[in-house]
Amino acid sequence: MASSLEYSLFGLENPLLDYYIAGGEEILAKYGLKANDAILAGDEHMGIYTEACSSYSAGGAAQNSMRAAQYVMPPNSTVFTGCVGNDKFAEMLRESNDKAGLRSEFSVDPDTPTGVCAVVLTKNGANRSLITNLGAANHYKLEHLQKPEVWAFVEKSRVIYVGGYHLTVCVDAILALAKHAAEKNKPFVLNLSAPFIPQFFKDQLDSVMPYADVVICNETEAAAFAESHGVESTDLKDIALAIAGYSKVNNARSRAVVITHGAESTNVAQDGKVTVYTPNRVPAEEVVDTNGAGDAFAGGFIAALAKGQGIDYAITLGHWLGQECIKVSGTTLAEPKKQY
Ligand code: 26A
Repeated sequence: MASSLEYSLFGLENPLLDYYIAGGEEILAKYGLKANDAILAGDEHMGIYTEACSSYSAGGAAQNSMRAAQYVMPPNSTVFTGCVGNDKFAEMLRESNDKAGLRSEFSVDPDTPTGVCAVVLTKNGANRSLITNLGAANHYKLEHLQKPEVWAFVEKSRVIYVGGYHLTVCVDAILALAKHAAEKNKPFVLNLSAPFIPQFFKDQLDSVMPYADVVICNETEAAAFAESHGVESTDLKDIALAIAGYSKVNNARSRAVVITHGAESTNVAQDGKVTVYTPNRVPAEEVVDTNGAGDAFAGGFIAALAKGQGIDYAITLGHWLGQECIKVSGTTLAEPKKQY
């Protein structure tokens, strides 16, 4: 019998293959990179994709979140879209999504290679610098989302999740999902993804914000949002309240703003008040690689919403998946599955 959660979670963003580069500090210096950042590659960074690669793994922030969500959901609960090329990297992404149980509904641009993200780890995995060459991911189009066989999954979904990184790609597709969510009173969850999104894609972000029922970000993204939106305070609670207070289309749902802060407490603003949730600390000797921790958190959060759970449970499940993610290498989670 099909589970009632079948394809209850729909996700959109950039399907990327992560390309782990050995060489840490030296590589950061060579390409003028910050130790903890996420950027789009400029011409000056292109050489990084020819540096020695220590391993590949499926990436793309929201794609990681969707795999993490599927980890704690019944089979066939999740579906993800974005654009890939017609190449080996696309096959690798499909395989890894299949293995995780995440359904891929990709559009294919045969003329452009699948997007890649160079990951440079330093400080034993405590810091990660991400340099993305979007490739085919940059060519996602509204027309693909609107194909009847793809839109059927949108209709079926209970929760819609969009990674803010996609604001650099196809705002029309994001808005189509956002408007559907508002019309059908489904939660529309938006992740701010990286400081450069509120900084340099402010107009695109502001066009989608009124539809956001849940905004997820970390402390650096919250600070960048505050700075670009004239929020005077640097206090995360004040910023969370400010974001929660922006105008909203679907007034049947009050906005929740979730600001994570690594191993520190998560602040959640909703209905004019802030609740603080403190995650369990993973002992330093168990931390392998923090890349993807925020994605796993978001995955747990949206899975809980799709299951009809409230914010308290969603945060707890998110914290748990974030902790499990940093104990293993890459953005995948331990197999055989651990139970929450
Ligand atoms: C548009 N950009 C810059 C990006 C990304 C991205 N995912 C989508 N779009 N830059 C980095 N990532 C992904 O973030 C994950 C870690 O949180 C990486 O692929 C990595 O898996």
